[in-house]
Amino acid sequence: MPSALITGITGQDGLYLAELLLAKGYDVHGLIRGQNNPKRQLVEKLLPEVRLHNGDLTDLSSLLRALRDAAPDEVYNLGAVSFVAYSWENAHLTTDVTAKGVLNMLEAVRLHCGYREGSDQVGGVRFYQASSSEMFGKVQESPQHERTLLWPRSPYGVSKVFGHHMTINYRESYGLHASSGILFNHESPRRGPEFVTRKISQAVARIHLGLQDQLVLGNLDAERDWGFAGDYVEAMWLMLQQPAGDDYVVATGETHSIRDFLDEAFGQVGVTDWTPYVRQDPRFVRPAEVDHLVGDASKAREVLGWKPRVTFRELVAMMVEADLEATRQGW
Ligand code: NDP
Ligand code: GDR
Repeated sequence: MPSALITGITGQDGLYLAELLLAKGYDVHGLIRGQNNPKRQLVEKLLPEVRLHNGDLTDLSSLLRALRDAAPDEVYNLGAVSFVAYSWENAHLTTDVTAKGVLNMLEAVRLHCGYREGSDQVGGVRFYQASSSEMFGKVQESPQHERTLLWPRSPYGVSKVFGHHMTINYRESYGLHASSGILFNHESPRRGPEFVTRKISQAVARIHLGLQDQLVLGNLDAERDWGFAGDYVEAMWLMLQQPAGDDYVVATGETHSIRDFLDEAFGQVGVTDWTPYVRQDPRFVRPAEVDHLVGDASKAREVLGWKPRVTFRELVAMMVEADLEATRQGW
């Protein structure tokens, strides 16, 4: 039975990936941080087969211990401070976790395996790094692909560039089977409520049910290439099944503005003019914005045989429906 260790198991992608790997017959392990992490219960309830190991990406020895106890064939490094807006207010923490945490995990894998000079692979462990379209930042070409110039616009984006290049460096220096997935925005009913799509789907549900009358947002003109998280974790797994590690863009190839998302989400509850409900506040406008993202996932399609299944319209409908149900049930 193959085994995998997932950092960030309590997050949106960690849960979908764990479900996917369990369905494929993996022995799944997750790294969980903190003395009393409230999300432990969620993972234990949803995925009782997953074995949890205490650890933190900022603590190398805890990563070594988790690797020793889990003895994984595959490591998926999804843990991060992942909220871009928060990264300006907590730039050092973001750097420690989202940048240096990647180095810690790579180094832990190298030490765990016992680096043997000249070997093709570091002990056979395969490594996935959760890189991001935020690395493209001030985009220089469109659509963005694996070789597009990186120009990050936030402490989060800068940290992801570090993790991306460190992953490539471990591949080139030590022969580690390491892949970097440059994933564009992906969403789901499990998306954190601080991200714009979930903030909108929750508000639409609450407005429809008479529990809220205003939705306060920042920049409505930014454009994102939004896909479904359940589709994207398949690409992560496919990367680690290849003969060698590599970098892949994972995206739908379609872009939509926040306004488009609002049109679609309010449309789900029969509202054609959302302007009376939506207010803009500079509080939610970022010091530097990423204006336009759209990915070219041709390489993932051709090499991995990956393509997204859920359309933009289906994604928004799925999120609004889930929030309507959750709000009605009082979750
Ligand atoms: P989430 O914010 O939902 O999850 C982040 C995870 O990281 C949580 O499990 C969190 O644990 C964990 N984490 C935070 N700090 C630490 C730490 N110090 N040590 C160990 N774990 C930590 O993110 P997503 O699931 O959406 O994203 C997964 C990864 O993919 C992230 O690296 C993100 O940056 C990246 N990414 C995401 C994209 C997206 O659109 N979703 C697109 C491109 C990249 P806890 O619950 O304890 O806080
Ligand atoms: P992003 O996602 O920054 O792309 O990072 P987010 O949903 O936070 O923002 C998307 C766009 O919406 C605009 N926006 C707002 N955003 C939030 N969160 N709240 C608001 O009120 C609001 N109003 C407008 C933002 O300015 C931005 O342009 C996500 C994360 O998952 C990262 O970890 C990941 O790497 C990237 O996607 C790809």
